[in-house]
Amino acid sequence: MSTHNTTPPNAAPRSRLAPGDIGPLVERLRKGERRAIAQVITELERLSSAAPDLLKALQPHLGHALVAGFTGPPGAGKSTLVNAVIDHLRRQGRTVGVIAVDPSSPISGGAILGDRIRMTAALDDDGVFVRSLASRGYLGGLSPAAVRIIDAMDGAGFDIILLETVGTGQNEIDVAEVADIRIVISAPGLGDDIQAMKSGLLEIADIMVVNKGDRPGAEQTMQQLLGALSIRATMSGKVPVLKTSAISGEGVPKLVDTIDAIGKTVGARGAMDRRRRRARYLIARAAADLVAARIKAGGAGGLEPLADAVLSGTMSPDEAARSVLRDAD
Ligand SMILES: Nc1nc2c(ncn2[C@@H]2O[C@H](COP(=O)(O)OP(=O)(O)O)[C@@H](O)[C@H]2O)c(=O)[nH]1
Ligand SMILES: [Mg+2]
Repeated sequence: MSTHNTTPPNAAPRSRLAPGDIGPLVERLRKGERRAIAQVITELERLSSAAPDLLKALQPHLGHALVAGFTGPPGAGKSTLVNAVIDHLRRQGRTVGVIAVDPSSPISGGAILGDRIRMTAALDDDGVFVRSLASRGYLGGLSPAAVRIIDAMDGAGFDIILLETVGTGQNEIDVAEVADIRIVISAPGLGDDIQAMKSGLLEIADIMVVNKGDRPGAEQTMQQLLGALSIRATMSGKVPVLKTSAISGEGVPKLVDTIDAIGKTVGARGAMDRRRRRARYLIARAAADLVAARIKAGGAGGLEPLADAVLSGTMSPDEAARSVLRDAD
């Protein structure tokens, strides 16, 4: 059961924005003003009282940016590769938004800072906007705040948004829903190479990357991946497997070309389709949150009466579940 920290509307942190500030702020964001982008992101991330109006004002302007999700096991080189991809995209004159979802340390509760530090290289470039997001409490998934930040960056007109998440458990399914293109990264020397690639990761890949191509064993990892893909009828021969070295930049232009080629087919599906998919994801997560909260709270009279009913055979578990759902709002 995932624990979400979506703040209920009646407890939204107060925003210093007055209703009349929303329009001008969104206008400034759309001109690419960094302070406005940062302010909108902050309001959306903390789901302040201004967030609903901001999201409404943003909606008509969304759908331009392509969202590319980079996921894979820790240490595969996702952050380093994202940096290399940023460099390449900037040389091509494209603007880039970056969202890095850091796993929170369960001990300190803080984000792992390494990703932030490495990505600050891009921070004095107006064509790049980086936001790190702790995955506070989101042990099982992507924070819905990430989707709202995508909307802010999309509204600000960035051409492409790179979303880095660690592929563990539920995360990859969320990335599959939210990203337009899914890039799954592995590397030699991660232990049980293919074992480490949880099968869920393989299933969502539009592109597979073997990073650390400069390291011994990269070729073997490529072969293992091709083998794993070949036994999946729907994926065999259809998912490009690329080798990169994020450190030297080798293979990065080919990766970006491949993202673009797939991006063209995604683009043909239309901006509205992409936005709808993200909206569906947010609704599904919110619904799951409501049910989870309900179950945690124990239902109207607690789950105990339902448990009694199930035990005595007057209710089936399915009927009991339906009764929890009826009470979930
Ligand atoms: N040799 C080599 N090392 C790399 C490469 N890419 C990343 N690394 C190193 O692998 C480690 C983990 O990289 P990082 O980007 O933090 O991985 P992440 O956890 O997937 O984001 C770092 O020490 C990187 O310097 C690569 O292409 N070749
Ligand atoms: Mg990283």
